Amino acid sequence: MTKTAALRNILSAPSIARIMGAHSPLSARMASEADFDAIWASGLEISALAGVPDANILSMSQSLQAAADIAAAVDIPVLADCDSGFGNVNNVVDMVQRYERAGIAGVCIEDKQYPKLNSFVEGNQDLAPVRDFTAKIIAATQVRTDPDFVVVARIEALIAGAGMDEALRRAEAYASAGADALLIHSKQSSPDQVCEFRQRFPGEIPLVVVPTTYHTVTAADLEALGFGAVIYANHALRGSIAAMQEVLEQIIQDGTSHHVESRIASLSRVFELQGMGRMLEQQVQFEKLAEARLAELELSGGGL
Ligand code: SPV
Ligand code: MG
Repeated sequence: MTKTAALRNILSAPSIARIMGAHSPLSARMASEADFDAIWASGLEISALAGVPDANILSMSQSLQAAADIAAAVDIPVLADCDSGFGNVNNVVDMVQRYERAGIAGVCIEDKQYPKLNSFVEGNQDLAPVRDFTAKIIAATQVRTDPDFVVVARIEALIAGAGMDEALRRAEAYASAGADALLIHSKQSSPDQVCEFRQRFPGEIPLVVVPTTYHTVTAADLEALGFGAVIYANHALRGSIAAMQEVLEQIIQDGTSHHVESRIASLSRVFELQGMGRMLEQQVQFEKLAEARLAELELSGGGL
């Protein structure tokens, strides 16, 4: 099955899709190993890895390269966070063509203005006009060449403080424009807002949620409520920052790395994640094939 079809299937399956945010091929590989169903190539994580704010400071090409590197490292599908589409409808056309060619299974675009600001930052969270964003969804679904390539429309009305009615109005427009799924984002500390949205927006289109602030909710709760996917958008990044900070502080404090040795990943674990064993095996295999070929040449009198 193609990765695009795999992503499409997990979004619409009866069981909820568990999608893990990644900032690198390494973190994506660990998420795959941990049995997540798909990867979210997170704009926040990828920007943080580059040491810049999540505010369209990275270009489309930089974001694409990061997502493509992630996709190449795992067998599970990658849903790429494409912010507000890196510009207007023309940028979305170009973006979809490039992301599709790069082996990404789907893109998610949000209905904020370009340049966007991370949803949890106080500041400009202004929404794009419904007409402009609907045009982006229509364009994205029309220019894809693989009909399974997934287009997720992300609604930021609740983030922008525009209210539930506005979120529902936008959901209806984006669903009718052909979006394959809707991501309803909320920054409340309880899931009440997204639950109300779920109840008031019935229908078949899969709904995706990002419970960063309402983190007491479980995937099982969300599945029972009828959501199609849950994205843990930044936890691998935050986990690695906390772990790195602890280790670095301890080494400078102790003047030795001795006390962190038992808590950090072994070098053999690093080699395993890099695919070192596989690489060495393939080298032996190709060298053996070469030796066999050369031996055949000797036998047939065509020796070198
Ligand atoms: C991201 O992971 O970049 C997201 C989710 O878009 S959020 O940070 O909640 O905006
Ligand atoms: Mg983002």
